[in-house]
Amino acid sequence: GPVTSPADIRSRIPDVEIPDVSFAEFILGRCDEFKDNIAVSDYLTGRKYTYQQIKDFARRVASALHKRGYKKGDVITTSTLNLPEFPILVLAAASLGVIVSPANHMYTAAELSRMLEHNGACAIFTIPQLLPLVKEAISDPNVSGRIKETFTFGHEEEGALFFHTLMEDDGKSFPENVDIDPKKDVLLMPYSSGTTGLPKGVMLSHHNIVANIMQLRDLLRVSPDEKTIALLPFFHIYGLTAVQFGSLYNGAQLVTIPRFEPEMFLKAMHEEKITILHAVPPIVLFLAKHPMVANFDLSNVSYMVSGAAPLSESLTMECQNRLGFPIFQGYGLTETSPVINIDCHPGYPGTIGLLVPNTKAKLVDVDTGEPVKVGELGEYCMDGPQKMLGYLNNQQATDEMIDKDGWLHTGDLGYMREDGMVVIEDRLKELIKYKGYQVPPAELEGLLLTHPAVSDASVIGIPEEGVGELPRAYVVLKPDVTVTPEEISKFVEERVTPSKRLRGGVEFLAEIPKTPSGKILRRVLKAKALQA
Ligand code: AYL
Repeated sequence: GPVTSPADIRSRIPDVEIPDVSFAEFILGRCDEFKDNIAVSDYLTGRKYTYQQIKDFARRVASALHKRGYKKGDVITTSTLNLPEFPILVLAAASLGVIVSPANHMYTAAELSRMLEHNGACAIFTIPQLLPLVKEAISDPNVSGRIKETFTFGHEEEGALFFHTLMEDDGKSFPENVDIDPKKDVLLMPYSSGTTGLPKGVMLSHHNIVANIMQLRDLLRVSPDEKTIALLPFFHIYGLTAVQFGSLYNGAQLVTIPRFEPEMFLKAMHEEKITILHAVPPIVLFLAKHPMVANFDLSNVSYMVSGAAPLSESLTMECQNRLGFPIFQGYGLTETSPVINIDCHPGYPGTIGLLVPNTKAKLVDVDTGEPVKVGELGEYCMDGPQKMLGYLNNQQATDEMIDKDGWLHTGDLGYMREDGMVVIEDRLKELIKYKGYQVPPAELEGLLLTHPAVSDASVIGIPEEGVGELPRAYVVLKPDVTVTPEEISKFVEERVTPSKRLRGGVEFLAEIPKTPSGKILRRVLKAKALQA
């Protein structure tokens, strides 16, 4: 029977076979099977590609990029809304061994330059409306020498190459002999702050991504007659792999919408007769409560998945009862490609559900590292083929997350119920999540310290119904300065992506509580915030 000790959590599902192939082989092989089925279509423009076309264009783009000198190990960055050409680019890059490191398209120019400086990208793929911002980002002296080429999707724009011309390549230079080791070579490099500090490049191998798609296959049962909506951004691991390639591997039709706008989203769901919806808790909340939802037909939906942040049992029930389709809760991290657990219907609402196959987990005491007992809080740890290779150029952060025995420490606190199911209750790590987006406190603290009036700062998350947490700053001012909390907020707002704004407010303090070694005592600040 299933093992239900917090010391040794195993999957109740038998292991699955994970093919030892490169990602391009894994997906392009399926394109031959699903041939003339629509692989991806764009809701607003109607632009679409069949599976055969996806493969053909991926090979043409790979051929064109190969001719332009792109080679195994090179890094490219994307900064774009969701588009049907996105999977073509990823598959072309995968064929060449080129690493895709996607950026949040809402980044400011400074945020984008920092990422490009860090990930070492040699090209960027964007859309015309973002080109001015991208140009500003790559004019940064620490970046400008390295970005060789900028491409735009959509239409041709002065100052950039046009992605479409890559799709028109004759395909003759497609390199058939790129030597890819699926377990060692990096395919994707999204950014995540992990348990502490600034965002880091998460090195995910071909095998990591192939594994997670196989681990989910029998649980999510996506069939070729399904239609999946690509609502979540392709720059985040959830939209990038679970949604986009979970759909394409299984022969379903992926329908892209550029961004979440309530009415457009509902219209797309209705008109396209979407059957699979991947979302985050704020969208579950919207579907459970908003009057507008009643005006649209969502009866084709067979299930919805919510991931990236906790979804309460009450909200799960409320939404399921209103709309009549089941909601599955997924749990995982960018560092785990991303899914570790998933609660499929009828399931165990409020828990993270079943461990995916080929994966083991345990709950350990934060101080001693020893396994906890049923009902006791411990840090959730995992090991499995979806575990990242490590963080780019950061062995220390890698070693802090993956211990010498290979366990990845999630930074999440949970307990095991009597029935063996795990509930994630809190976060040990400093990460703040706003609407499922990562808000790394260290990044905001670093930014606050650049303000001329600020001598010290700490940022924590204040729990807020429906959105997760709101970032709040505690700020120590330099002597004899006059500045208002609103001015500090504004200063931050002008320099960060909207999800990182200080929506939880700014408070002035005489001193930031710290340990003798200088570590911020976030718990003390949290307790203070909850008292107030
Ligand atoms: P990142 N419940 C509670 N916390 C969660 C959950 C959940 N279901 N899912 C993610 N988190 C938190 O890298 C948790 O703190 O990846 C975790 O360490 O942006 C952190 O978010 C990781 O944040 C899917 C689809 C999981 C997507 C994902 C997650 C990707 C989020 C399962 O089916």
